[in-house]
Amino acid sequence: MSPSATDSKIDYRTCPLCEATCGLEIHHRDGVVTRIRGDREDVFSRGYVCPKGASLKSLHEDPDRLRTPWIREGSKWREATWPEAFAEVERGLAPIVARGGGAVGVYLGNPNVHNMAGSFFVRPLLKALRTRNLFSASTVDQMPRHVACGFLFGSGGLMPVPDLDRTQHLLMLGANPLESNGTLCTAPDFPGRLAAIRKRGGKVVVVDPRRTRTAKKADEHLPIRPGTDVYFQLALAQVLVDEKLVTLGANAEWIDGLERLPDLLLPYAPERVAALTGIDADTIRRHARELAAADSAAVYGGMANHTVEFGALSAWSADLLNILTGNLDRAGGVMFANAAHSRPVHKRSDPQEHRGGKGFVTGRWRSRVRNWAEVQGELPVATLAEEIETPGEGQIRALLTVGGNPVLSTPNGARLDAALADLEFMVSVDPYRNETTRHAHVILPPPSPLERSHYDVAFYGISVRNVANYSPAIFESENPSEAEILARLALIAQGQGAAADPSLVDELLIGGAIQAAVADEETPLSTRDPAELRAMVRGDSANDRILDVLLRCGPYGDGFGARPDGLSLEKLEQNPHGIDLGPLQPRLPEILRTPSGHIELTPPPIIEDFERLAARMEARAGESGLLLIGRRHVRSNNSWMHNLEPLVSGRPRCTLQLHPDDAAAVGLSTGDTARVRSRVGVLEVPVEVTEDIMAGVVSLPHGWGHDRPGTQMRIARQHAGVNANILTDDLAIDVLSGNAILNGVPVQLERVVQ
Ligand SMILES: Nc1nc2c(c(=O)[nH]1)N[C@H]1C(S)=C(S)[C@@H](COP(=O)(O)OP(=O)(O)OC[C@H]3O[C@@H](n4cnc5c(=O)[nH]c(N)nc54)[C@H](O)[C@@H]3O)O[C@H]1N2
Ligand SMILES: Nc1nc2c(c(=O)[nH]1)N[C@H]1C(S)=C(S)[C@@H](COP(=O)(O)OP(=O)(O)OC[C@H]3O[C@@H](n4cnc5c(=O)[nH]c(N)nc54)[C@H](O)[C@@H]3O)O[C@H]1N2
Ligand code: SF4
Ligand SMILES: [Mo]
Repeated sequence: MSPSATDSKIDYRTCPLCEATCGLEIHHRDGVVTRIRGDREDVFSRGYVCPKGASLKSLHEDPDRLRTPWIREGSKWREATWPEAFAEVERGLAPIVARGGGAVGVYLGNPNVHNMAGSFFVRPLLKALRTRNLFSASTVDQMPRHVACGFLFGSGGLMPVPDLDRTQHLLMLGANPLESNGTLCTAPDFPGRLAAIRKRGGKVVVVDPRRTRTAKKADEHLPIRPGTDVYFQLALAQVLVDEKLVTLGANAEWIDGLERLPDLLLPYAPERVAALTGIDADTIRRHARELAAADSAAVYGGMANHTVEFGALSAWSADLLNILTGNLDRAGGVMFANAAHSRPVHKRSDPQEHRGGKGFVTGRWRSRVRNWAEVQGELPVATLAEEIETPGEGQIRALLTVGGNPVLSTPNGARLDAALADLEFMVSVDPYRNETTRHAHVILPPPSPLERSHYDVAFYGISVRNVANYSPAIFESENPSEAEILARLALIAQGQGAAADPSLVDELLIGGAIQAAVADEETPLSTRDPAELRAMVRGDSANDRILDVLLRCGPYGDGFGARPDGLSLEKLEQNPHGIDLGPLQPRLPEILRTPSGHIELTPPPIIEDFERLAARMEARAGESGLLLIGRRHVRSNNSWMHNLEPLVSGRPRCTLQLHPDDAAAVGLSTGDTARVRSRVGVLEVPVEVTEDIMAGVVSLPHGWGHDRPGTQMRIARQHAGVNANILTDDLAIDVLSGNAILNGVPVQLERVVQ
């Protein structure tokens, strides 16, 4: 063997598994990963890593991870070649696409925002499918925040993030970053950044029905009755208004709708929401005053501030508090990232010249069966099963899933599980045959994360620092890239057939990105010839070439030679530990896209939701039953990484946590089995009695339930657990956002006598 063949190599790459974007140092030899650790020179993560980052080796090597397409005939699976698999997709899918009218549905799961193919190639595929039956994990997650920000700032993509590294006061609701490493707030080493707030004399407050690891590290923990954060936050806002603590700061001249607030907020005075939330009025008042008095403060909602009743109003309330305390768009408050690949926004010398945009609308179309409004081009995934089951025009007869496991991740999972079995045809782009993809007729597996280049398109837009980091593929794959798989599916959907050349789609996207840049009359690029620019684009894959265009035309870009020091793919390649572009900067008002160009606090849809909230508050006051919530563990990643031994070893984690008082009431002790029942389902699960959860609340993690027949995840099956979404209710949807209500689900408990 030649010496070079056995030399160990080190490559640096960004971990694609969660939103934290940690830098990894990957040691490998002869195509085998020998070691993974945190990259201490990564400009953003500085060596931080969680147990999942190191598990990329197990993921890469997992024998259950699919390396070839699989075709199902009845209940029999067989391996197939790629041409065979695409031909089968054409045979099964093309005639159903041709029917039109939404006969093909699409479900996009979470990993789509963790790879460039999902960011760039899903759009042409959707266009080719011409369907309005689009569903995604967003409506079991953060859609309420898109809606709140959409109404406030004019675009669902304009989401400010807490300026973690400079804030002096952080109020966190429904988030547990010590386990999750954060969401809608990209911050590697979130735990370290929280500790630093306290170290510099700031304060961290955690609102959570459970005393989580995050709560234990905070200055103060406020247990709250699930689903009532909206009332708590509105009460804080009411105090700010009532006690004249509102300070708008630099934004005062572009905030509309303030005059309606005193009336809107009056019903939510602390004394009126104390019983409902479980937080007494004096404590609420004190927190409002502390928020107002802090040198800088950020109110930050995690996924449980959104996946609840009135999730959109809850998200809106958090941003309202940031606005009313003058903390929006200022250092230490909440700020907007400026991603290196985003379209530049031009600063005006006179802010009054700023004109806004088209604004945010929902309901441009509606779901067929229950008439739910479209939001951001999507329908609520809680309606997917009924759209498959209910006959009539527009019924979904074929489904394409890309990187999703809705049987385990969406409400009333058992109903969806049954509905999927009824489809005429299903295709899944997915590396595993799991609870969802076992229903597919064809599974098309993408290469492993180590076999593709990476740049966090989605997360640099919600990052606590402006950073750009690109990682080349470490290993080559003989299989088509995920981009190629999606491009081929697009061509099939378009009627061009399984053998059509996927580079057609690549060129369309690269050309489109160039066109969009030169169409902007305010950039020097507008005078350039697109063909000349195309010739300058570099990159080994279509994703890389699109990225190169975006970076070069972006706010820090080299402008295709105009600013030689600027960013390009090449520049990122020369900086394997990333490029730090500095702390977040104020960006208002130019980025606002509301029709007025102002922040619109109280547009009609928000006012209408307040009417529903008032009615619901009265009804809620009489309710006292047990409520189910979720939880995450640092060694999990939604539903799909339980097949990796290092992440599932140790004590079983899929347990029902409950308070000693609730346990005593039904005679349960740790280790016993409880039967848990909701409106839609029932399951049996071992219990874990703990003082760390408030009375009246039980918690079950999601993403488990790996005992379904026909899957190929052997390790996961040995640690099956139960599917929490057997209990969550597909009829429980937040009206404004279409989001499912996954936290605060009414349940009943009984002891299983064994
Ligand atoms: N280890 C790990 N990390 C992950 C994931 C994972 O599955 N595992 N998933 C990733 C994804 S997709 C996301 S979206 C993020 C989510 O990350 P986070 O937003 O941090 O969400 P969770 O970790 O679920 O924490 C939510 C917390 O809210 C609490 N809670 C439940 N109901 C309520 C309520 O009504 N009010 C309040 N105030 N609190 C409530 C729960 O007890 C829990 O501690 O995590 C990401 N990171
Ligand atoms: N009860 C309850 N339910 C929840 C939550 C909760 O807290 N409680 N959390 C919700 C949240 S925040 C989210 S984001 C959703 C997640 O919902 P989903 O996105 O539906 O579920 P995941 O478990 O993330 O499934 C990811 C799928 O993508 C596949 N995959 C992994 N990597 C890749 C890749 O590179 N390419 C492709 N094509 N596929 C890949 C995996 O094999 C798996 O099938 O779950 C939601 N469901
Ligand atoms: S925190 Fe997230 S990004 Fe960092 S190593 Fe863990 S899974 Fe990867
Ligand atoms: Mo999520």
